[in-house]
Amino acid sequence: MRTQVGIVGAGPAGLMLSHLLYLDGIKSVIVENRSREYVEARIRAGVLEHWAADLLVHTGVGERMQREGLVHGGIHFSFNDELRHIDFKALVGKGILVYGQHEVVKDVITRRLADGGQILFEVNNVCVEGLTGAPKIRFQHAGRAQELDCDFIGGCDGFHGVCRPSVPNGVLTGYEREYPFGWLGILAQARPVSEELIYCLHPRGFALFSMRSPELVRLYIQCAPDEDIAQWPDQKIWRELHARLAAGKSRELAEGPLIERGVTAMRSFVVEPMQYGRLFLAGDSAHIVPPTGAKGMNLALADVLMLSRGFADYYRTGRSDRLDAYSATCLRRVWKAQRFSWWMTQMLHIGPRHNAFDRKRQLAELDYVTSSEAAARSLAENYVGLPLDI
Ligand code: RFL
Ligand code: PHB
Repeated sequence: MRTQVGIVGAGPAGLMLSHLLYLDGIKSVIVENRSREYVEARIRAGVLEHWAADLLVHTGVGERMQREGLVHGGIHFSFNDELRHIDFKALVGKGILVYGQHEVVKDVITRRLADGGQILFEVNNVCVEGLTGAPKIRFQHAGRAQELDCDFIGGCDGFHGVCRPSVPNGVLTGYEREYPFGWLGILAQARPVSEELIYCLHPRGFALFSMRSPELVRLYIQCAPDEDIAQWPDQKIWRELHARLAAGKSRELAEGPLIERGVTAMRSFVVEPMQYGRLFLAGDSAHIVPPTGAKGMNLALADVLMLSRGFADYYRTGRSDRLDAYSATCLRRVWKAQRFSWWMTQMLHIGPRHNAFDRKRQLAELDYVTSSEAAARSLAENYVGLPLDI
């Protein structure tokens, strides 16, 4: 098989890259090791930055999102038994869109297939070769060994993928921080207690109230990074959520049947550069953020927008300036999102060495960002997404 851009991974990065390339008349093939059903059901992120929602609309995959997504004009912080609001619309004139990542994945897969796109699901033993010369993706599909020759490879295979580890030792520099806590997340059939998200700092640990629809809530509580979910019967999860989300209207948190549950460890991670020869890393394969800033899916989309522009220039004019600048261009945004995600995380979680000083400092910080217009505007600017020309 031969294509122009071979893409490993059918998450938001790989799918959107393939879609953007198609709109620019560039051919691509995606290889994905999971099934279509699996990737379409994988519950993850829920917040689209302002420009990211616009991107989906402008490129023709935002129709269902516009119908079903929830426009939010701000968020709440809960601390010291108080609920305080940050009004993004008033501060920066923009909001965010709450729409599940798996819904974005479904919408882009549907569109890719309708446009004749090739997504090979359930492939095995993927490996990438010839990264500085003639790139090739080898894999097994439907029991047969296959080779895909391409001009470039999009490494969109997430944090545990094969693309990043295929770069020779010594080329990439990794920057990393692990956090001594994780998130236990649930999806439940219940009525949202608030119209907007609630980020909560509580002496028992962080909690987050979010949602997916007027009937589905998404909730998280801080836990150990290796927390055993089997030790958390439904009753215990709800008890903990009620204990932490106890300020203002969040006291009336409604319970409902759990549809999904899981534990996520938290880490900050970046590799530099995000390119090796003809392999370009995008999304979680190049960087991970703790979910507190709601940035992961958005960064993945920003990367592939930049990458698609680089490929478009290359195939239209033969010039590679934009492709050569890909890594540096993305990393400027990536590091700002890293900073913001780390900052939100340290403001809202309780670490093992947390003492009375840390508690006072966190409360002062939350009081500051919710009472100083300058501080609130900075938070709002980052949360809705730093400007990106789409
Ligand atoms: P993905 O989504 O991990 O997709 C990678 C794809 O590659 C496939 N793959 C392979 N395919 C072929 N061969 C191999 N060897 C392969 N190895 C892997 C995988 O099966 C998969 O389909 O990466 P991508 O596309 O870069 O997208 C990144 C996002 O998924 C991620 O950053 C976000 O989910 C992070 N995240 C959030 N991001 C936000 O922007 N806003 C949020 O509100 C938000 N909340 C979250 C989150 C992530 C969470 N978890 C579970 C980590 C909340 C949580 C709890
Ligand atoms: C979610 O709705 O899943 C969500 C929202 C905000 C975050 C993380 C996750 O910061």
